[in-house]
This record gives sequence, structure tokens and C-alpha cells, in this order.
Amino acid sequence: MTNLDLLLKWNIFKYCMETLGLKLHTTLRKHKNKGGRKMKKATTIIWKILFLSIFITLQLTATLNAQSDDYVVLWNKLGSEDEILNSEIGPNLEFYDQDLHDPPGCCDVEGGRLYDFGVFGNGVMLSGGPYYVTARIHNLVLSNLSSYVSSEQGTIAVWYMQKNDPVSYVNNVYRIFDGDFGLGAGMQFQSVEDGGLVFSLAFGGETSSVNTDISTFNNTWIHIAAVWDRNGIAGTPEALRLYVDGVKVASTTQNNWGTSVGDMADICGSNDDDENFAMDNLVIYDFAKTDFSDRFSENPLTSVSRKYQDATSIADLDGNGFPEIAVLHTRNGHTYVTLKDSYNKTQVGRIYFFNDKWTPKAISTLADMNGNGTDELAVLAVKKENGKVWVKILDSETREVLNSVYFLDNDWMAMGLTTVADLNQNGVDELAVLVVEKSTGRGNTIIRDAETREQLNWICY
Ligand SMILES: [Ca+2]
Ligand SMILES: [Ca+2]
Ligand SMILES: [Ca+2]
Ligand SMILES: [Ca+2]
Repeated sequence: MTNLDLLLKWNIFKYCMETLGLKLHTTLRKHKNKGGRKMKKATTIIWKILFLSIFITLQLTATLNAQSDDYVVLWNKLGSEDEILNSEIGPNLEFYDQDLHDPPGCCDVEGGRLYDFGVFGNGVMLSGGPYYVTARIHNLVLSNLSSYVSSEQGTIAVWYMQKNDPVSYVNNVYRIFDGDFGLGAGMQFQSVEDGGLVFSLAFGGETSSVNTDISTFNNTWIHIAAVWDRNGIAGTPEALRLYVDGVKVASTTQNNWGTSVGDMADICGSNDDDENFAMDNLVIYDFAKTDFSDRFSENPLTSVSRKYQDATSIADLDGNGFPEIAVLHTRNGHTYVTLKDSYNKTQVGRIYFFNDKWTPKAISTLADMNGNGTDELAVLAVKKENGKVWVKILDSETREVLNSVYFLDNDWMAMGLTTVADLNQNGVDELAVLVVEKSTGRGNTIIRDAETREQLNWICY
């Protein structure tokens, strides 16, 4: 829940209390000199107010407790029927049902489950056999997949243990998060005979794929993560990555997969046979996560540190006619801009700006520079190692990096950022950065063209 939410709720609460207080005041005054029956009525109103305030306070607390880090799209403990059907965060998982989820093609079978193994309490293992060769045994299902998984960026992280390697026509394909013979998610996170642990994205377009051999880990629990960002993971050119036990083990820069996310994913499913692998603590993030040092805590929010820096509004991006609010903030040291609709609060985008070697200072918007019709976001930041002051400009929709503009060295403190209408008539707005000279304490604004980077003015205050 945002602070704005809280403020709104608090104001509603205050309004309710004030209205009732006024009513009480009027009632009391009205009945001041009348009999005990009237006083009784006033007392009832006092009790009503008391109950209402307790109710509202409880509601406020409940909303606060239920607030989730919206970076975590889904967290499911996977340790029992109840845990699977009731995710800790995000959408619940379902058990595969032939009538509900029946995919086209033959041999689809409803799987059973065992909960004996786990890293945190129990995990889940496909069981309930014997099945038959060519059976496509589906297990847990995440429906409405496209509401929770973006074709542009994300992370699927889970604890995993396979007892043996998959073998064709014996037990080939362990579908960790969909995969071959799965439910058409358009993505594959699976263990297969050829390739080992595979992560691939197609989403209706070309297939990008990474893989790594995990045979040496058989019968050991490992933490695995599939990470993607079409615009580059954490500011690198890599678009797909695989992590094992927090270490990057495979990556590719190929990023031309499609944009059409399937309807559902088969989780912990397999072919032919059962009881070959287990999973525990599934977490889906809405961004490309690169630090998995928090994998030993069951709750993915335990070690999250956040810092909020600045905000600006930007012209409507999601087409509902209302502008978005762009908030500049860090999560575990990495700088993001999160865009939410100013009217209906929906998340419109999350844009990665800097890694943890930078300190963000301020944000501003710029009129469309790359001609795609959407305004740009400019973020002022300081490089920690040398104190240099930069502004980075990204398209607010495509997240494409449009420019990086160097302003000053570490003799200056970066304080603020705004944009100025085109001064040098080149059709592009200018960036104005407020800096304070460390030696004198004087404030200055420096104006540079957002495209050519040319210094257009320097104003001392
Ligand atoms: Ca568990
Ligand atoms: Ca909007
Ligand atoms: Ca643009
Ligand atoms: Ca200009």
C-alpha cells in the first residue's frame, strides 16, 4: 500500500470521525437538559463511534499487514495442498484438472503429489503413478499467466532437487515452470535429457534459450533462477540468464522473443513417470533479479531494503487518459523508476536505471526524443566511486537508453533536476541540474541539451 493510500484512508477515517463527532455533539446538545432516556441514546452513539473507530483501525492494520512488495508477483510455499491453493503473495495455484485446463493433443493426465521433501518445511513432488510412457502428467497450474508474467522482464526462482537425469521415454522432461508438452506458456524452465537445465522464452516469436548441466547436483537441493529482460539484465546486454545457487551459469544476448504470453503454466509436471524431482518455495518477480543471496530465507521480502528518492508525473502511457506518477527509488541498492497510474493505481511499468554502484538523486520527464510518441524519463545520479554527476535518459515505454549526459565531477553535490523547453532550437528539450559547490556551498544550475549534451548555460544563485 502506498503512502497515498494511507493518507486517503486516514482522511476518510478522519471524515467519518468528524461527521460522527458533529452528530454526537449536536445530539448531546439537543438532549442536554432532557431525561435519562435521551442520555442513553447519546451513550449508544458513543459506543457506535468507538466500535466504528476500532473497526476502521483494524481495517487499516489489516491492509498494512496484507501489503506486499509488488516486485514479488507470486510466492508459494509448495509444502501442502493448502499452501499450494493459497499463495502467500499473488495468485493461487491450482491442481491440474482435465476438464478445466485440458490442452489440445493427446495423453494429458492429472498428476498426484507427495510433500515429503523440502528446504523450508515441505516441498512438492509429482507422484500418484504408475503412469505410462508418453503420458504428459500435469501437476500445478498457474492460470491467467499473462497477468503475472511479462514478456519483457521477470524472474522465476525456486528450490529444486532432481533424483536422476531425465531419460527419453522413461521420464524425460521435468517441467519446473512449463516446458515441452506443457500447457503452452510460451516459456520453458525445465530439466531435459539433452541440455540439462533449460530456460527458454518464445512467447510466439523466436526462441531465446540458455542451459546448463546440473547432473552433478542430483539428489541435492539447489536454488535455480530463470531471469529475463529484453532491454538487458541489470544494464548489461544479456537478455536471458540462468542462476544456480546464486551464481550466473548461463546467459545469452538474443532478445527477439515474442510478446504473446500463454494462458497457463504447468508447474512441477513431467512425462511418463513420477517421483523424480521435487520443488520448494516458488517465487516470481516482476523484474530481472541478479542477487540471490536472500535465497536462504523462505520469505522473499525478508531482506529487502527500499529507499525512495523523488517523483514526477508523466503523460498517460497506458491509454486511460490519466497521467502516470513515476517514482524514483532503490531496491537492495539498485535504482528503478516505477510508474503507476495516477487515477487507478495500476502499475504501468518498472524501469531499471542503475546498478548498486550509483546513488539516484532526482527524476524529471522530457518531451519525446525518439519519436515513438511517449515522453522520456531522465534520472540524475551520482557514481559512488568517483562522485561524478550524470543524467541518464530512457524511453518511458520501451525502456531504451536514449542518452547519458555527464555534468560535473565530485567537487559538486547533485541536488535536483528539471527540464527546460528547447533553448538552442534543435527540437530537443534541455536538462537543468542543480548542483552545490562543496567548497563554497553555492548553488548553481547547469543547462545542457538532452541530445547533443552541449552546455547552454550556467547560472549561479
Ligand atoms: Ca515449503
Ligand atoms: Ca494512465
Ligand atoms: Ca519516447
Ligand atoms: Ca535543445
